[in-house]
Amino acid sequence: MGISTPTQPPDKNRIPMRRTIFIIILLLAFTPIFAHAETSLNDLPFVPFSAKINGRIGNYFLGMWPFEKQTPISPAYADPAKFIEVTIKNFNLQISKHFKIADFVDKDQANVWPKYTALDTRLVDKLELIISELNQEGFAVKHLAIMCGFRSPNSNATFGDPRGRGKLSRHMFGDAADIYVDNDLSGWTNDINHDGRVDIEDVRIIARAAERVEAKHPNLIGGIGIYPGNGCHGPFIHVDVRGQAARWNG
Ligand SMILES: [Ca+2]
Ligand SMILES: [Zn+2]
Repeated sequence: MGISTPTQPPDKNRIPMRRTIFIIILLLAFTPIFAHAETSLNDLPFVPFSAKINGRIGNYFLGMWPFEKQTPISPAYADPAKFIEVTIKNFNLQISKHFKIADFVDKDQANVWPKYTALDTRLVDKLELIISELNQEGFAVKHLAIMCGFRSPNSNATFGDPRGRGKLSRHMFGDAADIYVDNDLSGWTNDINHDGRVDIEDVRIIARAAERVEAKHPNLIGGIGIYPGNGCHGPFIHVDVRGQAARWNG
C-alpha cells in the first residue's frame, strides 16, 4: 500500500506491555473493594441556608439560628452556609473510614424525609484522628458511637443542655459530636481500659486522645467536655472544632 509498517518492537519492549495488562487485570479484580470506598461529603446533595423558610425546608423543621439576620459574636457562630440533603438513599453512605452520614443526623422527626444536616468536615477528620490515636495507644476502637451530632436549633431547645451554655451549642453549627467507644454495639460506653468498670475514666482516655489530636492539628482545636453517665446514658465526651480551645466537665 505504500505505507511502510513500523518494524516490530524488540521483545524487551513487550514485557512492560504484558506487565501493564497484568496490573489492569489485577485492578479490575479488586474493583469490588474500591466500590465500598467512602463518598466525599462534597459529593452529597446540598441546599443553601437560604432554602430554609420560616424555620423549615420542605417538611423538615429546623428553627432559627442564634444569630440569624444579626452579626454573630464570632465567625464560628455564623449561620451554617449550607445543609446536606439526607435522603433514605444516602442516609447510610460511608463518608469516612468509620462514619456514615446517618451518624451525624438529628434524631428528631424520624419519619420526615429528606432531612437537613450541617456538618463540618473538620469534625469528621478530628473523630477519625481520635480513633487513630486510641488505636496507636493500644485501645482498640472498632466503633466510636456518636450519641449526638447535628442538632437543629429546634431540637436543641427541646433536648439540649438546659443550663444556658446549650443556647449556643456547637451541635447547631454541625461541628460537634458527643461520643463514646461502643465496640460491642451495646449502646453504652465500653470498659476500654479493662479495669472491670465502666466509669468516667473510660471516656477521659478519649478526651486525652482528643488533646493529642489538637496538639498535632491546630486547625482542629475546639471544645472537649467530659460527662459522667446517668440512668439514660453512660459516660461520654463532647468534642467540637470551634477554633478556640474550651474545656469543661459536665
Ligand atoms: Ca473501665
Ligand atoms: Zn455535645
